[in-house]
Amino acid sequence: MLIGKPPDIPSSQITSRDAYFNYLSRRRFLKGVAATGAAALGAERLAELVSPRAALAGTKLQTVSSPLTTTGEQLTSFEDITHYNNFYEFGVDKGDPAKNAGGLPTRPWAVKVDGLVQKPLTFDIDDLLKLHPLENRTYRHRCVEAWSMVIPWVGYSLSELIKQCQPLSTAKYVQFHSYFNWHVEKWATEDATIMWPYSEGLRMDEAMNPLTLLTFGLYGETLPNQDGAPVRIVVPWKYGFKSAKSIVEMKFVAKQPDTTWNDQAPNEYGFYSNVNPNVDHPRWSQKTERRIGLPFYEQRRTTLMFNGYGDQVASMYAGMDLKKYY
Ligand SMILES: Nc1nc2c(c(=O)[nH]1)N[C@H]1C(S)=C(S)[C@@H](COP(=O)(O)O)O[C@H]1N2
Ligand SMILES: [Mo]
Repeated sequence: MLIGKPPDIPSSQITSRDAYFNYLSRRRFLKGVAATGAAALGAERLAELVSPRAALAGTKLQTVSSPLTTTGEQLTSFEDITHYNNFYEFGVDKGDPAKNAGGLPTRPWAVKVDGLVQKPLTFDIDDLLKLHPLENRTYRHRCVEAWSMVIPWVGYSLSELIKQCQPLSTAKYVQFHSYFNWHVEKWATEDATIMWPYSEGLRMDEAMNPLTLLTFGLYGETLPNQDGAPVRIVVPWKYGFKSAKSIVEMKFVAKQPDTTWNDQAPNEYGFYSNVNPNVDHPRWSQKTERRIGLPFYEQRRTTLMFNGYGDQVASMYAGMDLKKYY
């Protein structure tokens, strides 16, 4: 059984993050000293050097444990989760989002919920954070590019938000739109084939599945910008591109919505895109994946059907040809 009971983050697993901050703190401090001399530093700059947590803008979140967390996996380090990213608005290389996403204006931030709903609502991010207790939910993350991580997210089931808005019976899908601004995300032109804003979508039952997480943080703190601050979607049984970052709108619609990667290359990225080791991407195998952060000879592992979440989600696809819906 891959989903287990709390305690969901043993303190031993948090060490990698603390070790990272200690390392960063030491490195930044030494670099600062070498470059300018500690005495010459202004108080503010010095505070940033010795307190990198603040500089990284992570605010601690109050969280509770969840029975829906994944146990028995070694967590990917904070360093890897925040420096090996896909966020094409900020560049196409894995290290680009960490370098370029600093200008994402995460406050004030509103999420508009509209379309086929009884109650169209616009939520301020700080109200959204208080809508439901924030849970620690560790999930495997499997990118369609055949790499994976294990990420301790913080959030609550998207269904909690959907319930508040009372979708009409005609609403069959939910469409998500990411924030988009050419001035802030000027790297978005690097892949000229993409239609912005980034948009994704789920069928209503997928959106209501308790595993689908409205995500505000990771490692117990608010999301770093490069991971989709201040709020993103995480759908752990689907390839990573289904999990839209930095969302500003959720729209309830009657028909299957256009989605960014499906629109860009429909034969490579299906609307459903459930993790499936038996259906290869046209250009590479999906049978195995590379777990980021492990020693080279330990990285390769077998990809699991539905990324290992079949007990929770397989019934939603009963009767569907799984060979077709990659
Ligand atoms: N807005 C937006 N959301 C996005 C992407 C993107 O480029 N833009 N990339 C997707 C892909 S391909 C993956 S694998 C995950 C990566 O999330 P992470 O960088 O936090 O691991 O975000 C997804 N959400
Ligand atoms: Mo991805």
